[in-house]
Amino acid sequence: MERTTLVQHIRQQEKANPGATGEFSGLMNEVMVAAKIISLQVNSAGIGEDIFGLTGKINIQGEEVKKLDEFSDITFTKIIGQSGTVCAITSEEKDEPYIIPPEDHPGKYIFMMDPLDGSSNIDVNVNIGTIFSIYRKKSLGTDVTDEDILQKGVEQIAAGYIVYGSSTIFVYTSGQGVHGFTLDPTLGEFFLSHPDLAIPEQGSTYSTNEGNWGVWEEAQKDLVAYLKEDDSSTGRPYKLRYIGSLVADFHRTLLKGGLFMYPKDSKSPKGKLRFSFEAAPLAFIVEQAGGKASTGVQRVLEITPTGIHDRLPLFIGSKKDVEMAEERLATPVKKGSWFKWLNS
Ligand code: P6P
Repeated sequence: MERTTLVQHIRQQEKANPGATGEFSGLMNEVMVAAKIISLQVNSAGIGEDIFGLTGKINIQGEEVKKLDEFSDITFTKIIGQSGTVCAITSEEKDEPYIIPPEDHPGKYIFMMDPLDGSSNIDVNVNIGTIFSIYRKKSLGTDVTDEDILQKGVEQIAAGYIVYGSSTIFVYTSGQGVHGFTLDPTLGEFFLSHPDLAIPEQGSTYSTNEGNWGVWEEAQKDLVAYLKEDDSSTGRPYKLRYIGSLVADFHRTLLKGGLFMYPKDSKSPKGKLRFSFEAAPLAFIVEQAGGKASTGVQRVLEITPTGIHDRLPLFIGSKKDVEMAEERLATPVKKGSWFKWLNS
């Protein structure tokens, strides 16, 4: 059986792009090396040294930084930063962008990442992951400016994620479809396992933290109550699946279809998830797979962030499910109309 490696696939995509210099391929290969190191660490976390623990630090998001979070951020920063392919790295774990110093031969790309998303699940052995996005430097000259760091989602050159779970899976797009690769730990190679991923046009699951019901807006409550109603002609009720680790919830949604939602609420009036490190890369991937990604009112990829830590509401998944969500969120809801569900 012919087994395409991730390295070969990246090279094939490079050859399909006549203007390619090989710099992008070089960057993607370094991402793969860092992913293998994190996979090794995640799968041996807690064995030997106490790496499950907390670092005692708090990041810019006000979240406790777990050791694997910090290890992942440092690992990707060192490997990507010394690859000679990027001029800046931004990260959910970094207050400010890391600008590559001249001695490390800055390149033409900007690398953005959530180095280890879902880290609150590390010590309960739930899947966690890395999410990344690659943009091209836009501003002239060698200085990195906001024009480079705060780009519209559609400007992404590539995006991907790695799920560290029962197996380690690397999923990416460079605008030529979405492709998944599974790590063979004995050979230390990623092999093509999910070619040309396409998300079902409609799913049968919804994924959201219903523990936030009390702080949701009425329209959000109505939307979720609608999904629970018994109406086989529209495939309802949907099943609820929520892991609380975005990469895991997204990967299931990409493969099986459905609707992932992290809406804004009175606790998080702009939403919880970040544009640069979570929503924009996953939006690029889901659109390349035939799905949709929205804030509930706007296409995610049409957004230009005002800050690298901008947050936003996120509705992402099957095209028909995201469109249904947008329609119901736009329909004025009689206060408490969802109440009928509670009494049904
Ligand atoms: P909640 C994990 O902390 C994370 O950033 C995402 O991975 C996940 O989707 C979300 O937050 C979970 O948030 O409020 O449901 O715990």
